[in-house]
Amino acid sequence: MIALPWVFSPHQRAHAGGEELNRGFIVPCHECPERADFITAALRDQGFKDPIAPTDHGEELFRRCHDDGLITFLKSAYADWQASGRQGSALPFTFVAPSGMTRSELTPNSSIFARLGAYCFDVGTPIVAGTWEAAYWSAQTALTGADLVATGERLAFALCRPPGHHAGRAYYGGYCFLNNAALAAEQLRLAGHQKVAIVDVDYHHGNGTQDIFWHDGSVLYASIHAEPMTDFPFFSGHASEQGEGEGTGATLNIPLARGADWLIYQQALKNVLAAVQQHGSTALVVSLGVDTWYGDPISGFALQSADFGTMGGMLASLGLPTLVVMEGGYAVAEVGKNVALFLKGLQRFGD
Ligand code: OKP
Ligand code: ZN
Repeated sequence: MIALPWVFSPHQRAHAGGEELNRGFIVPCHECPERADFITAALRDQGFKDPIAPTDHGEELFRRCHDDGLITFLKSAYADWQASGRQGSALPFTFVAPSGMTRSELTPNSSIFARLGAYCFDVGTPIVAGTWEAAYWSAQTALTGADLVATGERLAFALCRPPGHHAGRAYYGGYCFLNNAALAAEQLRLAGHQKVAIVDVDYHHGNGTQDIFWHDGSVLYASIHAEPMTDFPFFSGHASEQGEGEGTGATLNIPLARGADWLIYQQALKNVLAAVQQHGSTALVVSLGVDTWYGDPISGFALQSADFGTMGGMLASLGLPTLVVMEGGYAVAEVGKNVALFLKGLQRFGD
């Protein structure tokens, strides 16, 4: 069985949002620090070694995937919120209309509400005092995982949390602040992999990852997710979105209707595997969401726990050096088990 080192930092627990607005209801945040605790416990249970602490690469690498404006905003957002006399979570309540001003017209003196609404695209992603610390280390965890794969590990797992695939070059939202998977793919490219594939198996479309590599043919973005007619992020993820310019054909979206079970999912995954082979990638980043599990509180697919092991095995059959980056999964107590089953499937069939 192939070794599978994994990376995590307790700093990533520092982000604990209070409440989010979800489909008209104010509810406790689904994306909580305990998710990471359950994953850690499940990996220990299953005999994985202790996690490796991420190396601090600094923030310069973030600029490969994100605009300086977003990074600067995220770093001071909570302090600015407090300086404007507020407490609790920083959330936008108004957004830029299509004809409105652009982000570049904002100044540090613009209202905190203007800046929240300019950089955030939903009302479910609160910023609290520890948000930057957690997002920063979540990104470092992904970069360190990429280093492991770049220096000879066949498989590695980056226990990223908060997740990343909804964060674009100049926007955050969908519980995501920095795009961990995109940063990992860039790190693999810096290490000499000219073509990298990102396979996104989270229930939700990774609009941020898609946007970051939209014009870039050397990174394939392939995603299986819930049909955008019914599910977040609603404005992207249609099969017709295939990339542009040099990136034409290097984006593959396979939306599935709610209720999809393993039989349906497996066929979509076969098509994704064929696309990765055709792309000629020499390294693979998996955006792993286990919110496709039937019991997930905010999702609508019907995968069983055992299916995650099969899914891991199918991805291993590509025979590529693989970094798994954690994304979603909100049935908090079950998330760890499903992640461990996926990783064991990847190990078992990887030789
Ligand atoms: C993050 B990841 C849908 C609105 C809930 C956004 C979900 C973000 C999911 N009812 N808020 O892709 O798992
Ligand atoms: Zn998700």
